[in-house]
Amino acid sequence: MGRALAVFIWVMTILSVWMFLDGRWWFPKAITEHGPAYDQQFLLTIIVVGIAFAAAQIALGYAVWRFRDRGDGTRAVYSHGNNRMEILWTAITAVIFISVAVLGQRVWASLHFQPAPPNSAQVNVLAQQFQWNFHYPGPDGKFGRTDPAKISDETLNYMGLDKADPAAADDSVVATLVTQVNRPVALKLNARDVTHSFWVPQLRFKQDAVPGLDINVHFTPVVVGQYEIACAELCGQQHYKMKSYMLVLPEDEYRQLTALSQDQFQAQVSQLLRKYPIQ
Ligand SMILES: [Cu+2]
Repeated sequence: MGRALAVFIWVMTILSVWMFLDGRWWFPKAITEHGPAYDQQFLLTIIVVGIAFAAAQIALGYAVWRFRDRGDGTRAVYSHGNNRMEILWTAITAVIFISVAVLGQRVWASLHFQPAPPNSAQVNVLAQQFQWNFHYPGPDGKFGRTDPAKISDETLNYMGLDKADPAAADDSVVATLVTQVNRPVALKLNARDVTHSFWVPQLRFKQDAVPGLDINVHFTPVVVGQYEIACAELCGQQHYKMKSYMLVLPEDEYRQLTALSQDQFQAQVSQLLRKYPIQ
C-alpha cells in the first residue's frame, strides 16, 4: 500500500509539471507594451515554485516509500525535528520569495505608479450591474460634465451626462472600449453600485472599479483586434453576463471613429465588432 501511494504521488507530480511544460493550457498572447515583462516575471515565479513543488513532492513520495509499514511489527521512531535545519530552510525560502516579490513589484509599479504618457487617449469608465459604460470626449477632446443625479437607464443616460454642458454635445457613451494601436490609453475607472473589476486577459492586469473612487490605469495595446472584457469581481446575480469587448484599431479607423457623434459612433462600432474576429 505504501509503495502504491508513493508511486501515485510521483506520477501526480510528473503530470502536474507536464501540464505547465506542455503549454497547451497557457494564457492568450499578451498584446501590450508591458505584457512581456509581466509574462517574464510570471515565468520566473512559476519556475521557482515549480522546482520547490517538485522537490517537496518527490521527497514526500520517498518518505512514504522508505518508512512504509513493512508488516514486521517494527515500531515507529518519533523525531522532534532539528532546529538548525528548520531555521536554514525557512531563511532560504524567505530570501527566495521576498526576492521574487521585490522583482514583481517593479513590473507592477511601472504600470500603476507611473502617470499616463501625455499623448494618451482618455476614456472614462463607469461600471454598473451588469454592464460597462465607456465615455469618449468626442472631436472637441473635452468630456462633458456628468452628474450622478442625471443617471437614468430609461433614457439610456448611463453616465449621467449633463446635456446642458456644450462639451457634452459631441460625447459618446458606448459599451465597447475603443483604443488605437501603439497609442497609450488612460482609463479612469469608477462604479455606480458595487465593486466591479476590469479585466482583459491579453492586457495582463485586472483593476477594480470602486464606487466613489476614480482609479487611473494606463496601457499601450500593440496588436490590432477584438478582445473580450470580463468583470472579474463577483458583483451580483448576473455577474456572468457582464461582458464587453475591446477594439484595438489601426490609426485611420480610430481617427475616423472618434470624430463621429454618438449615433454614428455606435453604428460604426457595431460594424467594426463584426469586422474583427474575437481573439
Ligand atoms: Cu461586475
